[in-house]
Amino acid sequence: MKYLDLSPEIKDALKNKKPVVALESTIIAHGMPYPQNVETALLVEKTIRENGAIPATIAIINGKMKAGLSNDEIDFLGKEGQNIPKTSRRDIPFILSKKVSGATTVAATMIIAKRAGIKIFATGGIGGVHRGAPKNMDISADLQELANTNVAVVCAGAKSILDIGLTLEYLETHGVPVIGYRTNDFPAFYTRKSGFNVDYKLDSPKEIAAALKIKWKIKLKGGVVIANPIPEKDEPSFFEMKKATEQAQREAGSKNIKGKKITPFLLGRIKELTGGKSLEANIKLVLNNARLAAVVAREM
Ligand code: PSU
Ligand code: MN
Repeated sequence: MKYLDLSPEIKDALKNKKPVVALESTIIAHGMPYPQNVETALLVEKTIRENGAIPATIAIINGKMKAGLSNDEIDFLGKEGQNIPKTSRRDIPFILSKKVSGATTVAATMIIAKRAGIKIFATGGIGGVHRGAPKNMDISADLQELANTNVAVVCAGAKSILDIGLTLEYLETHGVPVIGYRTNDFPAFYTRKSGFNVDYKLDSPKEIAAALKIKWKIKLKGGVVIANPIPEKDEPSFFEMKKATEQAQREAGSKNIKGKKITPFLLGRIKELTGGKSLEANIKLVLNNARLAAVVAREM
């Protein structure tokens, strides 16, 4: 396909049925500051290799949907940061036709992973139903993609900047299963608990892989959320995160920040308000997700 570009390593891995894990790039360009974003992206790739799988970082580079970025391409996305357009499903054709580069969200990364033939994807947190959504209708396109595209996303749940209850209701309506890895609690990104439960607690990557294979074998279209809580030793104080999140949200409201800008704004502000603790937790949870995704990909 003219618009799809797989690196030689990813092409070879997929041809020879080696385990591959997809990674997104909005987290690099918009989710973390430079240089931690690039350091983390490279460390995530290394972690996936150490756990026996091959990392495929995904983005749009010069008008092509690319799976398997070079270190220079990762560095470019990280350095340019907010100058790189945040690219979700609706944006893809325009970024391609302008022949520019785009940082892919969970939704856009799932689309490209599916086209490439990659089934397992690791990230930090998925987008969801925003607080106030019944009025402002801010519901991430990630959820629709999970409803439709056969890729499993390993994440640390959804951030408490979202309405987690409504996010889970939305996923249920669209038939997207939510698995808890060794937990009954749906995690809230920085913290291990959200006050909501997952649908199925599974205790081994093998059980997860078995359920995924059956889902797609019997042609139940759509993705799966594999919720993997941040390790206890890396979990920051719940109250500190809650306080920072609430303040960041008030500021977003008074500054009238909306749409695709809201998630990056909140992430950046929460980092400032917690003196960098949220960023440290973010890095730890992404690495934890990379490990699990690699092992699940191997079991597949
Ligand atoms: N959640 C995070 N970090 C992120 C994102 C979500 O903890 O960087 C990014 C992901 O790329 C996700 C996107 O797909 O934000 C969702 O944005 P929106 O709500 O505008 O769809
Ligand atoms: Mn949104």
